[in-house]
Amino acid sequence: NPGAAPPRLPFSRVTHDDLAFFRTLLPGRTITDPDLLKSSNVDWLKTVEGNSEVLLRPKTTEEVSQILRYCNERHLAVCPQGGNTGLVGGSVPVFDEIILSTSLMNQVMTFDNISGILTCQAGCVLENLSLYLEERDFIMPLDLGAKGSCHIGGNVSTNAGGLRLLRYGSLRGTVLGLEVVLADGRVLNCLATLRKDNTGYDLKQLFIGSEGTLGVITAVSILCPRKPKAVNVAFLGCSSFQQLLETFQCCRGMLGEILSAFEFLDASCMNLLEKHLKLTNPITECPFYIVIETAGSNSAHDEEKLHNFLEEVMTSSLVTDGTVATEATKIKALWSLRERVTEALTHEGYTYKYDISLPVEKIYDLVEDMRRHLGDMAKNVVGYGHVGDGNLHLNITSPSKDPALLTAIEPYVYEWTARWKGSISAEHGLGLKKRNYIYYSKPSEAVALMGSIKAMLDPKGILNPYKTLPDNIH
Ligand code: FAD
Ligand code: 2HG
Ligand code: ZN
Repeated sequence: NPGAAPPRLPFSRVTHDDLAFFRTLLPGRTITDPDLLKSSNVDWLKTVEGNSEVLLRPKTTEEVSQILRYCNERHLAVCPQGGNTGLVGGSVPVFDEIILSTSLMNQVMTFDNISGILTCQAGCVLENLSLYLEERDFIMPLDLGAKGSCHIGGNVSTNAGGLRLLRYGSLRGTVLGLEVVLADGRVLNCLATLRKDNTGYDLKQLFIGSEGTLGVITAVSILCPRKPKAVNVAFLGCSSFQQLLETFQCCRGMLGEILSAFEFLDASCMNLLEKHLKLTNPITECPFYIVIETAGSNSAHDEEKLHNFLEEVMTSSLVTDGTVATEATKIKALWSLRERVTEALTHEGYTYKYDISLPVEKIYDLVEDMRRHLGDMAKNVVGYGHVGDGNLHLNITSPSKDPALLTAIEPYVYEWTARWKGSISAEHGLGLKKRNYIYYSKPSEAVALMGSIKAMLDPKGILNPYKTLPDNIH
């Protein structure tokens, strides 16, 4: 199984002298109690578990720098960890790598309320940043279901997409600067707060989405939009995916600049939300559900546009039923139906997760084809995701881990994706689980170049080994 752990590489093992060094550097913040380490050794999905004996909790960039300088000299492997919500096994050690957590690096450094540029430490929890900004009439340009736990440094390291990408674009555009500690402890201060800066190579892009394999992000500056004055959410039902796509087209045309999200889930997802989380379907049962959000500056204008759009899709029978929320608690309740699908799935047993980019008109064909292909081998085959971004979350469940089911899914799902020139990891990264499938989406020349960059920035390979790069590259 190409997603399984490779053999341990010949890194040093942590000694008493190493612990003494860490305890002097980080008094009270060098954790070795196995009970306290347990939750940092296992991922959110509880599918990957490492065996680290040391968790370090630095507060400053200087401390991160000293840790990495020491580990590099001693040839000790390090696994950077943020909120540990990653879904590809990248955030936990595979063996005994030292866990370097950003959880105490949680300070906002500056916020400019004219430009909307926020600069903060990497361990700030996304939801805390959102609350901080909302008090100042701004919002974060990204939002995800894991907001209560994930860190901004983790978001940048995975180049997380999420629910607002359709409107505000990817972190590759909104992140203006990064401070990064390199494997040998050098601090790279590229913490610019400029919208425009064409002075040579844009080095920060190397660290966005590199999953802790090239450096440890210690601070982020990010461009934040103004808080919209009016937000509306519509939850709609469609009887076919074709109608859902036509609704999307109509929506783009009629809502234009106020559209801020277009998300979907299928009826199987709704069943799981009802069964495990006791959420209620607010509309009549149907095969597909859409969450549309508008965000604008004038509620009367936005409501009129939304009303005209809803009238159009209802009278043309593209949409079978729907409900609209303008009030915060109802908006939150409707969003839960989309945001909590991942959580609902965890109650079904083991979940095989695929995060695929495809031409948008193809995304549900993969789900239907998978259902046919797997027959009754799988308990559930569900599809949901970010229609507006052409990103499908295909999730396949079984009562427990099932190697025969896995063999039926992989490489079939990746071959299918490659045939349509899609991406086998649209937004979650490669981590441990997907690293060896990179060739389905990248030419070998590109992967080899990634290997050269890794070798240049981290010649001893101490940063997040076994992750992101395929096994033939380390
Ligand atoms: P972690 O899980 O701790 O780490 C992720 C990776 O980044 C690891 O490889 C780790 O080594 C590295 N890393 C972490 N911090 C640093 C750092 N400071 N420097 C260098 N490397 C670092 N993802 C999406 O893209 N869109 C979604 O909509 C979305 N929704 C989610 C919903 C739920 C319920 C859950 C559980 C996850 C979801 N995710 C989503 C996946 C996950 O939340 C994101 O990948 C998130 O950005 C990870 O942040 P984290 O702080 O938890 O990082
Ligand atoms: C989402 O969009 C997340 O809800 C998680 O990216 C997707 O669990 C998944 O497959
Ligand atoms: Zn997603």
